[in-house]
Amino acid sequence: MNHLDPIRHVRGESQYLDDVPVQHGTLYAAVVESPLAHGRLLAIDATAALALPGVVRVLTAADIPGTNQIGGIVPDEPLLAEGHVHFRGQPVALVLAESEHAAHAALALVRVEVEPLPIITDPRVAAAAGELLVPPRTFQIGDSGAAWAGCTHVFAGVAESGGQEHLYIETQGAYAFPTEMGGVRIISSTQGPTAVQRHTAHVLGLGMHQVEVDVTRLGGGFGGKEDQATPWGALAALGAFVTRRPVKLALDRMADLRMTGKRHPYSSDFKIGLDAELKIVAYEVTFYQNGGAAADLSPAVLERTLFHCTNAYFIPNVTATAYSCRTNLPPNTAFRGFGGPQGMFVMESALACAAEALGLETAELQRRNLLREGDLFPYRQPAEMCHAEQAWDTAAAKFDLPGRRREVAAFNEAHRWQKKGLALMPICFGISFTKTAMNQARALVHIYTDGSVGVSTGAVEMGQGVNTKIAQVAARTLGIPLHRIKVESTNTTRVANTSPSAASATADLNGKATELACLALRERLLRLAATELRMDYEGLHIEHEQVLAAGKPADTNWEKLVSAAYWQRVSLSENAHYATPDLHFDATTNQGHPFAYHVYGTALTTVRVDCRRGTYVVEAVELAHDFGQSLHQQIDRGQIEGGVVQGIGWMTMEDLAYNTEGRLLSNSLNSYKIPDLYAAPATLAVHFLDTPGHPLAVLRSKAVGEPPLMYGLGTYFALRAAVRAFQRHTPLPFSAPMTPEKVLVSLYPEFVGPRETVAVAAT
Ligand code: LUZ
Ligand code: MOS
Repeated sequence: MNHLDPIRHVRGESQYLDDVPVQHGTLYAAVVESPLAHGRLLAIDATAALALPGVVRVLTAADIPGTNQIGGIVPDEPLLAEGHVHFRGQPVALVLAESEHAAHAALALVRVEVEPLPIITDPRVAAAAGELLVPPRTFQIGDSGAAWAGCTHVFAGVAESGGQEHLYIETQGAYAFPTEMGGVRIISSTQGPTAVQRHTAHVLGLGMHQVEVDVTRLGGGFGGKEDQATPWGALAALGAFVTRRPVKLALDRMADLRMTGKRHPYSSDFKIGLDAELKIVAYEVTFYQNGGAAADLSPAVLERTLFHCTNAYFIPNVTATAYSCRTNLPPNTAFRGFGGPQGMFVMESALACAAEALGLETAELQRRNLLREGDLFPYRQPAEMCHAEQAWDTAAAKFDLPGRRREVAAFNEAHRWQKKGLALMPICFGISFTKTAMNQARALVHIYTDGSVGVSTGAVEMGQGVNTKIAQVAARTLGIPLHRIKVESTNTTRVANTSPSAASATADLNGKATELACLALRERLLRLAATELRMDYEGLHIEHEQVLAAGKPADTNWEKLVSAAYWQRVSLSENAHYATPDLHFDATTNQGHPFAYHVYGTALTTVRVDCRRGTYVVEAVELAHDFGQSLHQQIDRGQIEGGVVQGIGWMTMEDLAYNTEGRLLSNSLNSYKIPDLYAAPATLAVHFLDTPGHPLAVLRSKAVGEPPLMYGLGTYFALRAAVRAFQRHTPLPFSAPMTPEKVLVSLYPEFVGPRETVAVAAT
């Protein structure tokens, strides 16, 4: 079957926020931004703006009827600045006007007076100044301090990874409508409808029952709308609440780039120790996370960095410490992988560092240290149903690793000005929200009297195909064809208290809830058939299962059963609750069983570098991935392709840059490059590993959203290998992204001075 949405997408029939028909009387909102990255907010003067025709109101913190606070984990973030400003682009005031044009024209006329204060943009500087968003965390297993003495080889170094802009095609926005009895209804482009509802209620001084949030679909999220859709929803709602008119707020691209947080840049120190057999004995790592001006999701991202700091390897002695550093940048936030990729980058850097020093292929160290069944992660959960070695060996066999190695060596032998590089990238990603309580979901399923079915869950469709998977679960469980099923918008009045669609867990959590609801309905209908229609209950059950096993929807007697149920006054609706069993984690000891399961895989990446120009192409990414029993191979392959390319972008060309004043330099798509078709690997081969799936995965189809992004790390290390095939005499720093400029500098280290000189020469 096909993904349900793409046909409507290409016909332009899918409704996004900006496609919602505009209601009469709508006001348009635009956000006044802080002009400085840090300072005392002395005055906001809107006199000139208000004189502009069409401008209706300019709202500031003083107009907020409830609490001026939208912090999620830590209450440290006002909706509108009050007293101080902490980053450039911080919302200071909201202009409401009769037209979008008037609202934007008014922005320049609002005078924001700020007395400057010192600006910090570097996480290590922030840590040294004691500027931490939350106390540091340490994950520890074994005794790394004592283990160094037993190591044959010890290496240490520094690794840096940059930020990443989400670049969802649909920018942030919301459309709010005043409702009867003083409430608001918000159409929001959010991954977290409940977060928008909760914070808006708080800001407006309302009960959550007075705030309804509805989401049809997003034009991409990638984590950028897990927490950071909230301000725009709350601001539009504030405007609607104060004026009693509908208010629409949609950021233009450059405002979105300036005002929203991104993937966290990290700067990290590592030390790794190996024994004579090249087994990793000990690993110590310290992460400095650039959190930005408020906590947002940074503490949770930091925690996932620690969870994934050993990637797919077993290490008996680990000490990993992480600092979440407060800087004067927009608060950084969730981004596909959620800190995991940053942790894995340091691990892979440590292995490459050791291998280069020992004169080995990094793959030798990687393969030797892969996780095996029962091995403990640093947080004490054992690796169960572990497919790390299977994934590696399958990828190596399927894509002829020895042959690829020979090809690369022969090519490099034959070419002076072109070099190829090859790297393997194993991944291991934990599936579940690391905050145990968030692993719950509900589904509300209605069967209508004509046999058609409406399904509501907390899952948000953002292009990842979750609605298709949920429809599949309902169709399979009820034994009816897909055309009978409609997946409804995500609405806080139908399904309440939802977790955001995030952590790769959306299809698992909401799919399991849908399965439970449908199982209850099926059971009720089959019992009815047996008693009221004198059909054979067991026989029906067996028939149902047989037809399902044959891969066909049963649909037999469906309409008859549904109709009979209605006339017998049997409920045709069900609301089911699912909570992932057996999860626990103690955040004081940093031990427990936080993940339902892990996803494994290995990618083989081949790149070719033009050693005169520093430019490169990714020739191939070939991978074996653990999907379990994939519910939908097309959708899952799509997630792999998108994840790989997004990961390559982060590691190669996406060069997010702020200056020391906290101003975003990469402030448009002229200066911030993301991968296009030409940057994607010429070959992207996906092998579906033969694995049984996990009982906690929906219909044994394992979570697929975030894990593939981390295959992109392979491209960084393949580029490094290619550069080293050209020059081995000067060691290279571990610093991503590996832009063509950086490759060029790495090829000719003797010709270039420090980075500053290069930058000047380039301009
Ligand atoms: N969001 C969250 C996430 O709140 N907790 C998580 O563990 C997580 N993991 C990945 C992506 N988003
Ligand atoms: Mo995400 S980073 O799963 O919103």
